[in-house]
Amino acid sequence: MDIIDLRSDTITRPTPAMRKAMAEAEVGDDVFKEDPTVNRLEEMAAQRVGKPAALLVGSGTMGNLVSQLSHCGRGDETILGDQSHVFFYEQGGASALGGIHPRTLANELDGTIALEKIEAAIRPDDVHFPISRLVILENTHNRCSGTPLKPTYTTAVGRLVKRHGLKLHIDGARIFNAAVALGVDVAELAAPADSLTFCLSKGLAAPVGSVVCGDEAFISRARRIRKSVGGGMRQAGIIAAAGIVALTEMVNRLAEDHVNAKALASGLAEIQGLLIDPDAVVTNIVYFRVAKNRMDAPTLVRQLGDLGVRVLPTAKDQMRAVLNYHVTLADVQRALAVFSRVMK
Ligand code: TLP
Repeated sequence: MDIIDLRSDTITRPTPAMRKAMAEAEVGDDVFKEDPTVNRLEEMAAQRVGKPAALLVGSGTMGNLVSQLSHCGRGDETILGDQSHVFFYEQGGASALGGIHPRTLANELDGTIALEKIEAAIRPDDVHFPISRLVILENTHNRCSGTPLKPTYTTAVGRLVKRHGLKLHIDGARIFNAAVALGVDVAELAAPADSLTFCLSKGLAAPVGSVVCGDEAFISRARRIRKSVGGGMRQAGIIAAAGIVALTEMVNRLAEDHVNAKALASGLAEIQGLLIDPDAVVTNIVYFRVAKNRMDAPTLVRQLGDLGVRVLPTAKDQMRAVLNYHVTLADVQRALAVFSRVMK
């Protein structure tokens, strides 16, 4: 049985061009900054997102952690969305390892946080309060339908943050999806941020790795902290080589995933018992619900799985499908037929 795996874009496997580049990569010891392939990837990434410097890290979680630890000291406060990946899915690592205090604000359905809420959450100088240090945005916003944040919004947050002397970090795990969906340069989306993490190992299909970007001083702090959390890799050029292919060959094709996501969403909307707003789907992430009087999401997920379609249960009545490099439009049609069969 051919499996159609829609659980995440993290399931993507390296392309033949990546495997070739990995096999042939020139390598050295990256802790000594002597891996030419890592150095090339970092230069390429920095240039691409319009920041002075960049650092290869093991994962998106490590990139967000290292960024928070680089901006904040113990007891400092971050302001972030209550649906953000950093708050929801990263084990509270910044608190556990850095004593950083998270202040969550409600994410709107489109992944934004209202500007007035951010401003109201910034602490005045008072001995009772922690020091507000960092605002974190997520683009695209995973738990908010994969919605891309527009440059007008991120620019407004950037201005607000600067006015109050805070820093802005963007968890841009899927920022290339945002750039492609909005038809803007990724550097424009990154411009308001003091730091940005993006992932090579999601829609861009590299096997491992994320990149943290920012100014030279920030990246040299991040490099020290990466080492302290065990992220100083040695001949990491093997990984970086795939990352270079990801950045040069895999960005523009993300548009296909967006088209396929829309087709899946529109098809799911036609199936009785499934609830979805196809207009909310503009990148590669599709959330949908199962109606109350039907089976629960884990049961539906199991039945779909038995017929070769894998999706992720995200709540008792909610599931997620993420379009990716290995899923074609024909697979989407095949998956929709399986959905119809199971829902009947
Ligand atoms: N997200 C994963 C799961 O952890 C939920 C997924 O399948 O979507 N930021 C965002 C916005 C993410 O979606 C993810 C991964 C990360 C950071 C963390 O990246 P990794 O998995 O490389 O640590």
